[in-house]
Parts: sequence; structure tokens; C-alpha cells
Amino acid sequence: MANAEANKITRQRLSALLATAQGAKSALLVTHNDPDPDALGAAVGLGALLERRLGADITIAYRGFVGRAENRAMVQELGIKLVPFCLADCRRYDLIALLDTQPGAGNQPLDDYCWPRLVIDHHPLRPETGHVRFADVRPDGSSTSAIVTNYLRASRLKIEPNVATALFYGIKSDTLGLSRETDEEDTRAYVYLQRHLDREALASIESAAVPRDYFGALDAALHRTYTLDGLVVSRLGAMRYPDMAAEMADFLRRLEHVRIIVAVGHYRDEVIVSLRSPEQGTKLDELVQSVVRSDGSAGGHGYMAAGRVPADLSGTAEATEDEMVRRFTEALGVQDYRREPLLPPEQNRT
Ligand SMILES: [Mn+2]
Repeated sequence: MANAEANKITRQRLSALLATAQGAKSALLVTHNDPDPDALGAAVGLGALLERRLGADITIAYRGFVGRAENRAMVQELGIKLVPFCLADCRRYDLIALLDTQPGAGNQPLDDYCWPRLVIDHHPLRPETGHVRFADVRPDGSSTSAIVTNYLRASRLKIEPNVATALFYGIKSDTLGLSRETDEEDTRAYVYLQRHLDREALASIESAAVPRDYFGALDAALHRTYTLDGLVVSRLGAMRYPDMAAEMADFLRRLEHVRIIVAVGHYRDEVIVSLRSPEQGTKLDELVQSVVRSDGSAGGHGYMAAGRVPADLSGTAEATEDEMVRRFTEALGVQDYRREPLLPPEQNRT
């Protein structure tokens, strides 16, 4: 799409968004559970827009946990104020917005009593979103932060460095630095934000310090990682935080000759699976949905996806992890006897 045409469409959508939010003096912005940088960046960006254009008070709420060191650093370095969703009383807000997910999806906390008026997302469109006053859902777009960035640009507001950095890191982490499935709009947003960054904060986020036991957890996970044809399976067992599975899957993506990475572990009462693929054209979202079935919730994109099921699905959490791995190998038609450990067995571990 030509730039002029894309800009015109963004301006029209921005007018519709502001018309829908008109008069709101307090807005509750809700991310998906265990929010990632894209969800957080989108919430910060939409918050800046509503605050500056409507004078609304902004509350950003989420359910779950921000665990990954980079994501915690993002919250801290950029001064993002977050409230646990259970403490936010929906009735007290004039406007509710849902970001980087949609109503009815298994990874978000809203229900019929707390229904969003705005939804911005880049996952496949859900039927429930048809009942939302303003929805901008672009399954082809690679990040929600890019969609929000282009609204901010169209509004001609000056973008503050912390807002620009949140959006930039959101786009960067959801697209692996624009390396995959990005569209023109993402690229334009990314280039635009680069001029407004707080570079020092960005560097602190990307090189966030981790505690000593992080390396112990990594070591244990690597010793429970094996390959099976082009599949890599990493068994994490009890995880320190829920997004550890995503972190491990990201880490293993660089292993050569790999088509699909599956990291599986449990946190509290759920078994969490996280999938990645370095190849173009894989449909991991469909794969994970076919494996999780109706036992839990699952979704994502072709190149990164995740799912969760109750930890007691097969009795113990370990048995449920086994069952998930069994379903993946079955769905992919790989032979379990060809399993090779990533690391050689340890003989003289001191
Ligand atoms: Mn996203």
C-alpha cells in the first residue's frame, strides 16, 4: 500500500478511535496475561494518546506475572505503572481497552461484566471482537505496538522518549528486530521511533541483569533438552516464572538444523508450552491448538506460539509435560527413538 493511502487510513481509524473514547476521563488498559513487551508497549502508547488527547487518567492492568529479566527492566527503566487486574474495579472506569489479545481469548481476564470498548491486536480475529465498539485487529501485522505507534504519529503529538522506547522494544521483541513477517507499517514505525528513543534505557533493558540462580535453571534446562529430527524439546519442569518457557524457546532458536522448538514446563497449577520456529511459513499457532485441544488455551502466530493446560491434566505436572511432548511428536510424525540429548551425559559433575 502506498504511504499516502496508508496514512489516510490511519487518520480515519484514529478519528474513529477517538470518537469511541470521547468523554472518557478514566481508562483501564488491559494487556494479555503475563504481558510481553509488545503488550506493555502498546498499553503505554495508547495510554499516552488517551491522556494527551482526552485528558483521561490511565491505569494499565494485567493478570499474571512479568518474569523475564528484560521485561522487568522495561517496566522499571521506563517507569511503567502497572496494577494487578484483580485490584482494578471495572465499574470505576469510563473506558476499557484490551491490547495484544481479544475478548474471549484464553490469555486475558475480561468477561461479559468487564467488556472492552477498544481492542487493538494482531492475532487472528475472534468472533467476540465483533461486539466491540472500536476494534483494530490486523492478523497480518507483526506487532500491536506498531499499530499504536502509527496512531500516535497520526495524532501529531510529540512522542516522549519513554513512550517511544516502550513501543520500540515492543516491536523489536515481537518481530525479532524486524527479521520476520513484518509489513511496511512496522518498518515505518520502527524507523520513526528510533529518532525518539531513550537509548540508555533501551541498553539497560536489553542487557538486564539476572540473578545467579538463573544460570542454574538454564543449566538444568539444557541438560533436559534433546533433538528429534528437526524438533528440539526442552523440558523445564518447575519454572521460576511463567515466561521462562518462552525465554528458553527463544534461546534455543539459534541451534542449527532446527525446524521447531518446543519448551515445556510448569508454573503453579499450569503446564506452559512455548513454540518457536526459525523457518518462514510454519504454522505453530495451528500446531499448538491441535495439541492443546480443548484441555486449555493456545494461540499465537505462525513463527511463535504458546499454550497452557492444567498441570493435573495427566495426574502430576511432570506427567502432563510428558503428555504434551507426546502429542507434539505425534502431531509432527517424528520418531521418539531418534531422540538425541543436546548435551553429552555428565559423568564427573562436581
Ligand atoms: Mn504481540
